Amino acid sequence: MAVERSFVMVKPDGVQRGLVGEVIRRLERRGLKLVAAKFMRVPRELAEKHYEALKDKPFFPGLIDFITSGPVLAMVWEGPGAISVIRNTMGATDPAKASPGTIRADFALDVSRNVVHGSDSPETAEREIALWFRPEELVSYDRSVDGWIAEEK
Ligand code: DAT
Ligand code: MG
Repeated sequence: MAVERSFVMVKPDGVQRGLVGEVIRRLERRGLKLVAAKFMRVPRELAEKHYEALKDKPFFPGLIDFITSGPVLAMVWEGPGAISVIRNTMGATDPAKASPGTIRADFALDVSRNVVHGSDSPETAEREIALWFRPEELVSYDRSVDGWIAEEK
């Protein structure tokens, strides 16, 4: 599996409900590596750019109101196959349809309050990371445990 980076966000509902540590804990224990993190209130313009592909959806105005309604934890996580691994760890967009054991199934009920965001493809990940972080905010480093998490090639 190629090493990938994914943009992950604990949304305002996750922050308000005290789930920041829970989300980080699940990704950390999986073996993924934290590369960047920023706790912030999302400017409306950034929210609209982030969700640009959904601008014609009926739920778009509500989605932007929600994402800008309180602070979020924006992050970048790295690891082999990180993009799909994180999507699978999060579960389906609609928590009611998410598999048991996923973050969304374990902590959410409603599609508009689904706790976390994760990039859905390598192209989206590249776009989202560039949108939320400056290059110098991404921290590259080795962990001595890396060889116990994935075979080094
Ligand atoms: P995901 O967040 O799983 O990538 P998406 O990109 O299709 O899902 O949609 C982005 C967010 O928009 C999603 O996390 C919650 C919201 N959303 C999606 N479908 C919705 C719907 N039918 N009603 C309300 N909000 C919705
Ligand atoms: Mg998406």
